[in-house]
Amino acid sequence: MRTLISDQDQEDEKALRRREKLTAFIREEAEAQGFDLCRITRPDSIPRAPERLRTFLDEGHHGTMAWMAETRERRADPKALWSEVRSIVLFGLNYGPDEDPRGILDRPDRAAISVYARNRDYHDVIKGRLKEIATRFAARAGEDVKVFVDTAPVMEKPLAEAAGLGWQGKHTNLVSRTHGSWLFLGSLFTTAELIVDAPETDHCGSCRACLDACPTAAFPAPYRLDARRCISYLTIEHKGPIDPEFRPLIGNRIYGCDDCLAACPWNKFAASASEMKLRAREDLKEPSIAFLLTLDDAAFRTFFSGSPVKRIGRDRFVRNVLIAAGNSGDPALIGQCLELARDPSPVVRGMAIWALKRLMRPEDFARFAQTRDVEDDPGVREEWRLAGAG
Ligand code: B12
Ligand code: SF4
Ligand code: SF4
Repeated sequence: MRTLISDQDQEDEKALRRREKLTAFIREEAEAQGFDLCRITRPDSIPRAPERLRTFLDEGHHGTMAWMAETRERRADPKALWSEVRSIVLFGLNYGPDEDPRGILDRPDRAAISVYARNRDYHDVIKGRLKEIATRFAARAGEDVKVFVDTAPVMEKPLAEAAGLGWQGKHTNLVSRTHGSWLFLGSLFTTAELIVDAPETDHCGSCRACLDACPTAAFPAPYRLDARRCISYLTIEHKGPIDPEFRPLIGNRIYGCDDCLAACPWNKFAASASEMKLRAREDLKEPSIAFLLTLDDAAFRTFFSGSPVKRIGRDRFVRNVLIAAGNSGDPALIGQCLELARDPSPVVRGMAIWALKRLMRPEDFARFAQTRDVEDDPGVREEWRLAGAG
């Protein structure tokens, strides 16, 4: 008996073979570039994300990150960002720490820099690799390609969940069964048709460890974050003085926060980062507050060269370190705080006043308050008022 294969069937068969080959090619490339995970989804795979993003923005949970609202249409829908995109490849890179990052939180003379920022800027590390893959893939497939990591208006977490890299846990970050919460994400958009993977399902169950671990109660509900209360937002994204409500709760966290990630039981399956550029620099594991308070602009830039910390600039950084100083209970830091109370930056002067109020004996602080400049910047005058010396 003869089987009749139509031209259409042959075409379909050919297209499928091509998709399979390109899919295998991109997976091999991802592995060669050291990515730990690589899976594929379609641009229409996150139908609930636009509504959820809208709620987040309408409730003001993005705080001063105005760029999130400005890009909302493109962010919510990959097709609005690039109408020709047919497949989205999601990559995960493990940045797991060697030890529990919460260990440093009860050492008040030390400053806690979150795990992701203890070495090279992951944007640089990932972007270079994605560009490499993109160039090779475009040449092989003869298709258009764009790559993104973090800063583009792409909802990386729901897309990664749809591609099956992991699921969005109650702390809102992606959790992987094999890497826990320590994964950076990046994506490659292409006009090529690829074979898609199955989405991951939620494995949080009745656990709420991350929600209970948050020092600032930043989760209004499971799976929802109010960034305005999150220490990561406050210490990295937020400019100007930090609301006094949060200062004591920040403890010694001077750049980002890992508490909700570190609390996740799925981390027991996580290995330490194999990429050397993402393994903690020794001098960023537990830097002393006293040392960090000495950094002027030039020293700050040198010390944090190549690090994501450099992004926030010296003044915002020293603002954070002064909060940690004020929380340290260590009167040995008073001399440095007094010097910083005369710093050219108003945000630094203001936070030095707050730290001094906590570190000095009341009679010493009252004497110091008499030296204040009554004509100072409004933000600094507000700090004097809050310190009871307005
Ligand atoms: C803005 C931003 C922030 C903001 C806001 C964080 C947030 N959760 O939205 C701030 C500055 C606070 C922040 C902090 C951090 N960030 Co950030 N951030 C981003 C960024 C740029 C956009 C995230 C976004 O779109 N938020 C908008 C909200 C609406 O989207 P969403 O978080 O996906 O919200 C979902 C849930 O709320 C859910 N949802 C809502 N209601 C409901 C109800 C139910 C029932 C369910 C199931 C779900 C659900 O649906 C929404 C849409 O999917 C991404 C990069 C990117 N382009 O995606 C990195 C990114 C999320 N950040 C990252 C990291 C590492 C961090 C920090 C860990 C850094 C640190 N150590 O300090 C912290 C973690 C804090 C936390 N718990 O989220 C990684 C996370 C990697 C991962 N494994 O998930 C990303 C992906 C960057 C990257 N390329 O690797 N970040
Ligand atoms: S990063 Fe820290 S402050 Fe932000 S939600 Fe997680 S535990 Fe709370
Ligand atoms: S700590 Fe528990 S609730 Fe939070 S993400 Fe991990 S498994 Fe889910």
